[in-house]
Amino acid sequence: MKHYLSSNIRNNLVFTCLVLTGGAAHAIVINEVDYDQPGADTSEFIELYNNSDISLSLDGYRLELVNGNNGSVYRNIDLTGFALNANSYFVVCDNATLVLNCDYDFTSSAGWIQNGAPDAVALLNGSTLIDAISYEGELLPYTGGSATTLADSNSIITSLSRIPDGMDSHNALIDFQLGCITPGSTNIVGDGDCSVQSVSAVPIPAAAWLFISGLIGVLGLVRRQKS
Ligand SMILES: [Ca+2]
Ligand SMILES: [Ca+2]
Ligand SMILES: [Ca+2]
Repeated sequence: MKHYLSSNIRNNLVFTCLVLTGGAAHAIVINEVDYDQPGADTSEFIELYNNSDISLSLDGYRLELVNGNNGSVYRNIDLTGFALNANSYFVVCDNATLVLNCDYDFTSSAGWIQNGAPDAVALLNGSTLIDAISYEGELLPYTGGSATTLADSNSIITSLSRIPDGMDSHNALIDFQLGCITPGSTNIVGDGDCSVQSVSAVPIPAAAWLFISGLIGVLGLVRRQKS
């Protein structure tokens, strides 16, 4: 019999293993980048993921997009005022009607992420570099470990995705794979559009659990008395 772990349990195991091996994963990571779509780039997005079990404020955070030709920052996206729930996603886009689960439709300009090669996306808190990925080659200091040579495609729907979500060994070559696009939901290996409406899990309060378990106990007692 096969046993499947839920994505949350799997991610927590990955996170725990990395901490135990001394390679603590970042609390917030750049989880998925779709910088190139077939034909015109009209639905680009960057997805962040909160690897931790607590809600985190994005006050002071910003995304910097870096031009590989000269290392200059060509776009700056201030994330102050937003927060990221535990083990959840935050999607930045330019057209929320084309990108499912977009949390911050920050511009009306399509084609806001350069197509390499290489270029980089960085997440900073103040002057501290929190996470970064250079794509289609090395671009220091934005390359973690060995650079990924993976390229988003102008002919196939795909994205650069950490798989599983939040995978962070500080080596881009290992952490990123080509995935189908999943803005605001679990990253998946492959290609195509795997977008699904994200559903926020609503935890059942402890009192409700006690009520339900009590009810099950009473029903069991009634059944035994009848038999
Ligand atoms: Ca682009
Ligand atoms: Ca394109
Ligand atoms: Ca995703």
